Amino acid sequence: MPEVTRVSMRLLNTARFATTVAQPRQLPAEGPPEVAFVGRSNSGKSTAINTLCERRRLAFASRTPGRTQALNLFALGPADTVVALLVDTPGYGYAKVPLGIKSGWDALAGPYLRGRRSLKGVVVTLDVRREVTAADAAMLEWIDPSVGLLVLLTKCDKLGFEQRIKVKRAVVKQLAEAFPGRGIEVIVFSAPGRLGLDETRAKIEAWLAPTPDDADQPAQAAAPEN
Ligand SMILES: Nc1nc2c(ncn2[C@@H]2O[C@H](COP(=O)(O)OP(=O)(O)O)[C@@H](O)[C@H]2O)c(=O)[nH]1
Ligand SMILES: [Mg+2]
Repeated sequence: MPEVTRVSMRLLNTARFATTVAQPRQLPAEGPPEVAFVGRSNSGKSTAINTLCERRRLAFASRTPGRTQALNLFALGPADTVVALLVDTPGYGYAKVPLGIKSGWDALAGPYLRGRRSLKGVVVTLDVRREVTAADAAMLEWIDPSVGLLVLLTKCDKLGFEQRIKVKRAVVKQLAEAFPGRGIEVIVFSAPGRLGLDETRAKIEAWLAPTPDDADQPAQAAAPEN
């Protein structure tokens, strides 16, 4: 039996840049479990990664929407050991649906999210001030039901407490209606306000290293399948 890698609460703090993937063939071989961050351009994907990992400029948080067209991979684990990967994906949102003409999605992010067996969870960033769009719904639909889904309502510092709760309720209801039985958790999140960080970290860490009690998925993702 190979030794089970113990994942401490500090796993996300070990994040470092691993590689940028511009073409599907550049993707590393499947292996360690992966969690992808997905969402419209400017919805706060990169900022969420930086904040969750307590790193200022790990994932480049751009003020220019739509700039990241590649997948950016970040490795987690002790030095020289990749225990897990975080993946920052290109934003969608300028096309009506993510799988439309938008090259980043069609050629790279879409196929990656659909075909990757190492993918254990997807964190979806939704700007709390915007509607859940058809593109967001199409993206959620695209993710295989065996992959965990978590929605972060980002930039909640822009709204007061009452308003946040109201939006959260509406989004929970909307997602429950659109994806019955999928059990999509919604977290009120703010990078500068440091809202929802621990809840989000706990969820990501559970995906990356499920304990036997977490039950719904076996922890065998790191073993190569031959
Ligand atoms: N006020 C506020 N601004 C945020 C938050 N998260 C991201 N932003 C800002 O929103 C813009 C887009 O964020 P970024 O992480 O680059 O979005 P991405 O395109 O989805 O990666 C940047 O100007 C961020 O500083 C947040 O929680 N609160
Ligand atoms: Mg980004």
